[in-house]
Amino acid sequence: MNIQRLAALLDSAARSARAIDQLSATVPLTIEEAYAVQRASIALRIARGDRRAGVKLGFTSQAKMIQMGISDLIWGRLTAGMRVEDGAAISLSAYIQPRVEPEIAFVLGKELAGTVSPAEALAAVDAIAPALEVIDSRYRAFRFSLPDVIADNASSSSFVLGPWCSPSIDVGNLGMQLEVDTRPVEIGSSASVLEHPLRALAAAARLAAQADEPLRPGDIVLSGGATAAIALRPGTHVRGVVEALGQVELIIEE
Ligand code: OOG
Ligand code: MG
Repeated sequence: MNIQRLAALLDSAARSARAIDQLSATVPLTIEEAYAVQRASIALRIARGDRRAGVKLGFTSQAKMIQMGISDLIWGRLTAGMRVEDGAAISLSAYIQPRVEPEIAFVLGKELAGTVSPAEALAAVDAIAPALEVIDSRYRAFRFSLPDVIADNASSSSFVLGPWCSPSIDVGNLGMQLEVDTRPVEIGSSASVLEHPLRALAAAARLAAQADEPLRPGDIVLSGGATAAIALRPGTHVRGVVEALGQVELIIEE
């Protein structure tokens, strides 16, 4: 098992926007080894000058678990280079097979590490925002095993944050909608994210601390898609709308 070689393979697939075969097709990977590959592939980005920005959770809703056929909670690392400004235009040429999903994002005002309750997690939150996550599996046909997707940094590719809102807004049961060209295509509720997105934040605090990368002030946490993800199409306008928080947009170039 060569962790560095697998990390470099995934890193170059992402950079060149070229799909690769699932690692598990040729290399049996444990969950621990898969996270080691993820860590090493993100280290390559950091070595090129990118910066750590926070953490994302995956498979926190039934909609996502059913769509991808995986029901284990996973996490990945976010970097500053993955962030796209609200309302910006992206070119599909930088991606392999991108999909978008609506999420709720947190930014922390305090450190948050270890086993914490949702209330303790909330006390560390500085602000909450509606978000879009663009996921892009580096594996052909967006098919993978659990270790594959963990090694591939939970398919993370880009994320967009809408307006920051007060943490006093209860995000436990807010309507969430994904629109393409103003038409609603996916509708859900923040309650579908582990019954409350603050539980996802608590999980992120525990998992990041276990990996010796505790959540710090300024870190962004994406709590996971509340609906199934949809494929991005050229020349469209994607919008995520979260009740009480507002909206977040992305333009897909022709
Ligand atoms: C894995 C990433 C899952 C989420 O929000 O559940 C994820 C995938 O679906 O390819 O980002
Ligand atoms: Mg996601």
